[in-house]
Amino acid sequence: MTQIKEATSDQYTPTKADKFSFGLWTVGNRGSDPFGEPVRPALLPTHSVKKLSELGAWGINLHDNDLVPFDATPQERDRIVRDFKQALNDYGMVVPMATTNLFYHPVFKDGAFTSVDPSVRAFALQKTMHSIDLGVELGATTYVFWGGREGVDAEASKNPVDAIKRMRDAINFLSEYVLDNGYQLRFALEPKPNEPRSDTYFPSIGHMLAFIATLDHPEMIGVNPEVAHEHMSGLNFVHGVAQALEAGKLFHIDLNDQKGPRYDQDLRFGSENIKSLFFLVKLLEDQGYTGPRHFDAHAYRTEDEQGVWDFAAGCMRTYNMFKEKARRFNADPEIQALLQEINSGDSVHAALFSGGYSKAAADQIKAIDFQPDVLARRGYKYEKLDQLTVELLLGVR
Ligand code: XLS
Ligand code: MG
Ligand code: MG
Repeated sequence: MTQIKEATSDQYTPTKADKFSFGLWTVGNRGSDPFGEPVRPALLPTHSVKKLSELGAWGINLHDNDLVPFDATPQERDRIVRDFKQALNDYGMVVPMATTNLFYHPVFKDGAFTSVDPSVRAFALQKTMHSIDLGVELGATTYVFWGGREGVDAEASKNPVDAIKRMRDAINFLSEYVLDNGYQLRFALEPKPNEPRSDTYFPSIGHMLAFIATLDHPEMIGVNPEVAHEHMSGLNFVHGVAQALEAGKLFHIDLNDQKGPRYDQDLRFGSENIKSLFFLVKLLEDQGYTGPRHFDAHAYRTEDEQGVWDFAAGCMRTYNMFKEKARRFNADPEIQALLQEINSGDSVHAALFSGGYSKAAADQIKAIDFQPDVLARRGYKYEKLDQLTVELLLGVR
C-alpha cells in the first residue's frame, strides 16, 4: 500500500524553491549528431520558458546565440530580447546563468581565447563582452566559460604553456571588464577532457581549481563541473564536486548522466549512474549548496516534443527522489549507528594532531608503539553499509 501511495504522490513534483534550471540549448536540442540530421523542429525560446515554468522549473540559461542569432542586427537583437524578457516576466522565470557560444561558427575552429590567431582571440573577447552585457541585462549572476574548442588535434600546433597563458589573459581581461562595469557577476569555468577537440585544455575539475588560483581575481571565479565530463575521464564526480565545494568554488553545476568513458552523452539526470548520483545529491544537500540545480542534458534522439518535456520533468523528479533518499539515509537508525561505529576509534590517537603541528605533538606521535598488525585486523563493515545503501536506493527500506 505504501509503495502505491509513494509512486503516485506529488512529493517529488518540482517547485521553484528547488531552483531547477535548464539551458535553452538543452530542451532546444534537435537531436542532430555527427551521423544524422535534426529530428525535432526548433522550439521558440519563449515557448521553452512557458513549458519549463509549467513543469516547475525556476530558471532558464542560455548561450548568446541560443537566443540572438550570430548575424542578428541590433534592431533584431533588441526585439528578441524584449520578447524573451516579457516571457520571463509572464511565466515567473529567471535567467541565473549565461554563457557565450565560442565553438559553433567556423571562425572558432582552432579555439577562441587560445587560438593561434590574435584576431580570433580578440574577436572572442568582443563576442564575450557583448554576451556578458546580454546576460547581465537578463539578470544573470553567474557567467559560464566552457572552452568548447580550446584544445588541439595536432599537438605540434601549439605550445601548451602559451595556451594556458592565453586563457589566463582572457579571463583576467574579462574579470576587469565585469568590475569596470560594476556588474554583479561571478565566473564559473567548466572543464571537459575532449570533444569536439581531441584534447581540450583544463580537462578536469582539479585542473580548473589549480588554474583559478593563478588568476588576478580568484575570488570571483569558481567552477561549473558537469557529471558527463568527469565520467568521460573515468573520474569520480562526487569527489571532484566535494573538492570544489570545500574550496568555496562550486558556483554552478551541470547535472546530467553518462554511460562511462565515451563521447559526451548528456543523458537525463539519474538515468544511468543511480548510486553515484544519489551520493552527489546527498553531498549538495548535506553541504547546503544554494546555487542553481542546472540540467545540461537533452532528450534521446528518438523523441518528439512531448518526449522533451518528459525528459525535463524526469530530470527534476529524479533529483527530488534522490533528495528524499538522502533524507532517509540520514534518518535511518541502522545506517547511522553503523556509520558512527565505523567513524569512532581511539580518542587519544584522534586528538594527537587535531591542534596541528608542534614539536611536542611530533615527538609524542613518534614515541607511540602503534602495533600495525593489531590495527590491521579490523573489519570495516563496509559490505554491510553498502548493502544497506543499495536496499535504501532500491526501495526496500
Ligand atoms: C558541452 C558543454 C556545454 C556547456 C555550456 O559539452 O557541457 O553545454 O555547459 O557551453
Ligand atoms: Mg555543460
Ligand atoms: Mg556536456
